[in-house]
Amino acid sequence: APAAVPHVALLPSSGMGHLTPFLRLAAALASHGCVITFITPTPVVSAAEARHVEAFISSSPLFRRLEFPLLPFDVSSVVSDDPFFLQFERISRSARHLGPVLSSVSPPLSALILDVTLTSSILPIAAEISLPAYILFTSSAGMLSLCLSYPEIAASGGVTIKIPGVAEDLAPSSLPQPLRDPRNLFTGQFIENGRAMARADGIIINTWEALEPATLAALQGSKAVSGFPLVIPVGPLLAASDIHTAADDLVIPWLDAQPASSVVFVSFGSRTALSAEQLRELAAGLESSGCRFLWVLKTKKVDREDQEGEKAVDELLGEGFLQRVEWKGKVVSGWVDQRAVLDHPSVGGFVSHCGWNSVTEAALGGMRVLAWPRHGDQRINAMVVEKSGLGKWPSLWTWEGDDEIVRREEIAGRVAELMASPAAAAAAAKVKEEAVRAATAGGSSQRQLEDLVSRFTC
Ligand code: BUP
Repeated sequence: APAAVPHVALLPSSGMGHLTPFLRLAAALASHGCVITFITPTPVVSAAEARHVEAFISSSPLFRRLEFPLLPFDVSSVVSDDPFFLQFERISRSARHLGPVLSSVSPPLSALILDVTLTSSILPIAAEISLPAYILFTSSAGMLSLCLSYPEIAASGGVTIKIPGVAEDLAPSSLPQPLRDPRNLFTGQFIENGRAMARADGIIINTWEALEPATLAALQGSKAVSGFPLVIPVGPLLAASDIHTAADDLVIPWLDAQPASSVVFVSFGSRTALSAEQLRELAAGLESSGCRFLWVLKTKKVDREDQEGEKAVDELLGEGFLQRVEWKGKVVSGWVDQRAVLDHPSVGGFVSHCGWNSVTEAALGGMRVLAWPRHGDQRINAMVVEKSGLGKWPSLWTWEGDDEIVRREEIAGRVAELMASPAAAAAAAKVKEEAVRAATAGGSSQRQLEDLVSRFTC
């Protein structure tokens, strides 16, 4: 018999971009009466992930933690140098051990929600034990449409790239870079997961009707791919638990002292390092834009390897930079609470790599965005930013694989233009209004969440 109180297990894969929406979804489900078992594949890759899971679990007695120890894995057997993609593969290769772990959970589970990157390996495991399984798609509906269409695109040789609800004929260069190499680990995973998603009980996604209306209509109207499951837009998912860090102690008091909407926030996400030359151009561009700025500077892909402190920043940006910009700019190399920054009244604009969580946080903060996509799904997400009115994307700005450097004059001009535009601020404020409406009781996404929870109990 179905449980009166739904008990849901969540299985994220790897990287903050994937973990964050899982934590947020878990909190949202708990607020709708679910008990949560949060599965942690161990060892985790980054210190940030370990910290956030820990803080989340200790924030409520409704959350339980279940460790899923991974099998050793020979990385030389696959083509990829990305530690997060390698972890997706390692989790997938440990999949057969998950069945007994899931079966042993008490009280019995009502459903499993798993990360899209684990679809093809974990869905069959859930099916074997007759456990309903939902995918959490951790990016935009635009990217979901690409993912569902890609097996067909690849089979046709990728000549015409039609993504329902997004683009009728997309240039191959707009696809995530690894997809240009069929041997890449990411490409194989992407195709297999795109095919396997059709067998899920539903695809949960952190977006909302007003942000991606055409794409959601295409997906929900079954126009994208025949026979694919229910798409459930539950966004924008709200913050789960805040973590206060040493960098926040530097940043928040500094922001408190700045004029309203005067600061541009610059971040390329938790796993993107720019080249040293591009970093120096960005520094010079910010300096000559005349705008106040707060810049989270990542130098390595995995945070454990990040160099901390002023010396490292000085070495990268050229001696004297920090002193020269002291009155109007702050550069931090550690983890800051980005959501708190984007909600701060002094922050008025966001130069972003367009990781999907960052886009949803910008929307909730009503923050105009200057999109600078770098990897993976970010280019498709930047299209959403532009189409929705949340921001602008100078489409010639470089991304992975392109050697061209965006020069300081271009950066200075674009940043100054963004910060001076009342029209851009008003358009972003409208996106915020719609985002808040979707996430408020009675809003489209709240209704979707309620439906989802009722499915767990019937
Ligand atoms: Br960096 C950084 N503080 O200092 P995305 C990131 N974040 O709170 P990504 C901080 O991490 P993938 C920091 O607010 C967002 O929720 C940020 O996710 C938070 O980008 C999350 O925006 C980052 O999806 O993810 O990390 O590049 O590449 O895995 O999609």
